[in-house]
Amino acid sequence: NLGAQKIAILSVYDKTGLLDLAKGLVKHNIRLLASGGTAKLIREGGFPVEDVSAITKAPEMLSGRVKTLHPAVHAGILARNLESDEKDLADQNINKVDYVICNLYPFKDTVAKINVTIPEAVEEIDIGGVTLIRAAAKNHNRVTILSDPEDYHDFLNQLNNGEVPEKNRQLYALKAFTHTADYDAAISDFFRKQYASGGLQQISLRYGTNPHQKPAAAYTTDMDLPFKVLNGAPGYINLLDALNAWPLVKELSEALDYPAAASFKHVSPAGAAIGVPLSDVERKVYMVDDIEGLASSQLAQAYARARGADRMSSFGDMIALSHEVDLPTARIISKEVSDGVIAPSYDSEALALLSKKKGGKYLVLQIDRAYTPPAQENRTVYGIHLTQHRNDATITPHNTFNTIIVPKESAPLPESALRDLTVATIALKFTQSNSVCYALNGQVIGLGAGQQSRIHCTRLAGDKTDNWWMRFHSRALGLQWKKGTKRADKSNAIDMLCSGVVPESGIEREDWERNFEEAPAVFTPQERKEWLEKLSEVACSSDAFFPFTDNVYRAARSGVKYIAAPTGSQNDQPCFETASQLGITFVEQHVRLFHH
Ligand code: 93A
Repeated sequence: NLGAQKIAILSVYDKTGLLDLAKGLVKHNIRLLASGGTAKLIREGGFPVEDVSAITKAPEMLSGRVKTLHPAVHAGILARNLESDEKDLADQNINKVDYVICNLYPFKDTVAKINVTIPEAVEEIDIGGVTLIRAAAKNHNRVTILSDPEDYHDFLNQLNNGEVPEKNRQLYALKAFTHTADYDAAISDFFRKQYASGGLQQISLRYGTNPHQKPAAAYTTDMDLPFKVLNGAPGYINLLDALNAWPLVKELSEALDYPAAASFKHVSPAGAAIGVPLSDVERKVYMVDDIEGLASSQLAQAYARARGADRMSSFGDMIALSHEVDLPTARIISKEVSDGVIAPSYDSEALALLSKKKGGKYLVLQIDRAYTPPAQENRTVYGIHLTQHRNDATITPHNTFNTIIVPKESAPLPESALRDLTVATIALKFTQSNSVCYALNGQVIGLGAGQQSRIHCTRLAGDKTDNWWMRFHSRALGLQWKKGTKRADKSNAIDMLCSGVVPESGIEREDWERNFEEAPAVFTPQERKEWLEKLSEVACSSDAFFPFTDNVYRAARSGVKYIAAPTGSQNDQPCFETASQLGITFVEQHVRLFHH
């Protein structure tokens, strides 16, 4: 309809700026068609306007549920400048629409009200407006869609200069689609809370990261949640831990074909392990020598190792277990201070025992083993959406550690080293960066997480490794505990002894000594040195390259024999040479594994 009078359809809930807009449109000889309330306001403002029913020949119906939904409106908006479209319009006596001005019922404001009912919310679901907006936005090649009163002013300036430029029509269309997407998200959000809360797609969390961060929830939009809450009520950090710990044990167990366990705190592992059989000494050090049925359960031994690596850090942990939880595993857990567990299934006795823990509040989550998350992951930080491809690089003993850099003529790594590098590297994949991990006997023995400097990770992990190894010293094994000393107090006292921080005198010393029938002598520097020298065959992995040789030196002091790390540092060569001089095999691990 070149030369014909242009047509605008107006249907706005928010009537801000409407009269100025109508005035501008009328000035350009544009024919105004509007829905009930919108038309009324324009008319009262003294501008010529017709009701939409002038073209639909149908009244508004169902108390306003049907106002603009009609082929005369939507064919007018959707028609292209095509001969066939023109013919269809002519056959039905329909005119093209050039401008659509529409904003939607205030669904968000309505559902934000306390005590809103479902029927009240339902009436605020805009159908006709969304259809107007989407139709006009779809046909933005020809039609201008204004969904935000903020845009009226610039739009009128564009009209004054002739026509709305294509670029602006595109941006208005983008805004319109974003508006309807946001609107639909608010609707699905509301109904998810109403109809799918308590399990399928949404669970409420006690609170967010801190108690004042309420409300808090976990939800999915396009599928059911892949886990069920079998006991207790999860908190926000419990889920962060569980959803990092589960993929760790899943990957670890698949990579090494063993049951695997992880013990998480503050979204990093305190320990992770596979179920390599425990020696008698290990059972003692890990405080599991009294667990009935331990020898028959690889899973229980995996958790004993994961929990045993760093008992101080594991206090109040979130546990992940790769296989069905059996009674021996549940027995260990029931003795420890712990917050919760995630696993693919539980045998009935194990579940009964765990459900009694913490006065019945122990968190038990069941995850669907078959669940694979989408490739793209999204989060918001400070209101900004961040999106990235999920870290789905896989670490396996026989594919990840093939590139031996030094020694030059190296034989392939022994299976035990491949196993331990795999444990260390998979643990790092789910550890807050920077991170460095030492592993031995199929378990983490020292992990340095979340340090801004790599050498601080290497030292922290090394110091933890030393502490772990000091626990195997005969003096630490032979401690005479006072009757009734709690497990956590024992762990604390051992940690002080083994990390060499017992003060010479004073009330802290007296406090420490009170744990024992007979207080042990602290280790002399010479005793420590001699014992630490006995540690060997340790594997060490780093989530990114070593920038300086100090890391290699530090690792060597804690019995490290194998290092796997990405390369690319200016100091690669000096690092390789240092490793070579110290008798360490240096393996290039090709994937950087930062995690946040
Ligand atoms: O109930 S509706 O979904 N049915 C419709 O056909 C329809 N057409 C426009 N609501 C409809 N609208 C909405 O009415 C618009 O999105 C706008 O928010 C509102 C404007 O109504 P009024 O002009 O009567 O104030």
